[in-house]
Amino acid sequence: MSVIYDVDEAVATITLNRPDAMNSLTVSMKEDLLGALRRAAGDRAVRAVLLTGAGRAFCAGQDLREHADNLEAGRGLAGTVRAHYNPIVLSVTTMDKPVVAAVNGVAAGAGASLAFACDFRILAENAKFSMAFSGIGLAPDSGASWTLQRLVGPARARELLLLGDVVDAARAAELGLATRVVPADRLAEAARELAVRLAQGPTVAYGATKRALDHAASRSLPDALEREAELQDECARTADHAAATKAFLNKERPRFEGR
Ligand code: T3D
Repeated sequence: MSVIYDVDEAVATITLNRPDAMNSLTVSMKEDLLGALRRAAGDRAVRAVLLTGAGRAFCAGQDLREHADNLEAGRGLAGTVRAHYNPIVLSVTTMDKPVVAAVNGVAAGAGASLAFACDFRILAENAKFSMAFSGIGLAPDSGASWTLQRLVGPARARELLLLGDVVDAARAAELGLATRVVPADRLAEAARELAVRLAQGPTVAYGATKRALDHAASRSLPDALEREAELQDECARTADHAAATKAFLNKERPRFEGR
């Protein structure tokens, strides 16, 4: 199985599983990944998603052997990027539940873009990002032109994407690309701890927060305020909000059920 899907404690763990090829992405793996993301998005019992890689890499981006075959056959890239990478990234960003990337090793090209699309990135000390696109004469895809400048600012994003230098975990933390950096042998535990915490949180409010941020990113303040009002109304109708308000007034800890 090129992608492993497992649910425990309301966390869906999606593991990219082609370790011999650094979890680089073939068409069938991209289809499996998209299927797993859609399954997690649609399952009400899943309240957070954890994305990681098997072996020593998170994901080395497009499988370049398959890519070379496509070039040789004269197949253009727009179709495959639209058919695979775009829906994968949109599935992560528009999912109404938080997505945590446990970056266990190198994340290159579309693999780095995939990590940037997630809501959180917990990095092992030996993890690194490689904006490998320019190194093979390509421009960014999988949303890196959009996500990276929002994460590190336009000047840094330009530098990283044009120069393609490798960013180690310590530098990633300085740049704001890492939520946290932990020793490699603590990564699984630290990322899972965060995912479980999120899975026990106000799922509807988390989804609304993601939608509010995405909406506000390209809108005026009056538009953002209007969208916030709509989303706040949606959250106010949830059982979680009613129970948490009551818990606050009773000086109790809230328990969120995700509805
Ligand atoms: O077609 C489209 O849809 C276009 C879309 C493009 C999106 C993209 O993602 S473009 C960017 C593609 N990715 C890259 O350019 C990264 C290429 N890989 C590397 O730069 C390095 O391998 C790494 C920095 C990821 C790791 O370096 P290192 O020294 O730790 O390992 P290595 O020895 O280079 O690789 C280990 C094995 O993984 C090796 O296989 P082998 O020789 O042991 O049989 C290597 O060929 C394989 N591997 C690594 N990356 C890829 C790969 N195989 C296929 N595709 C890869 N991307």
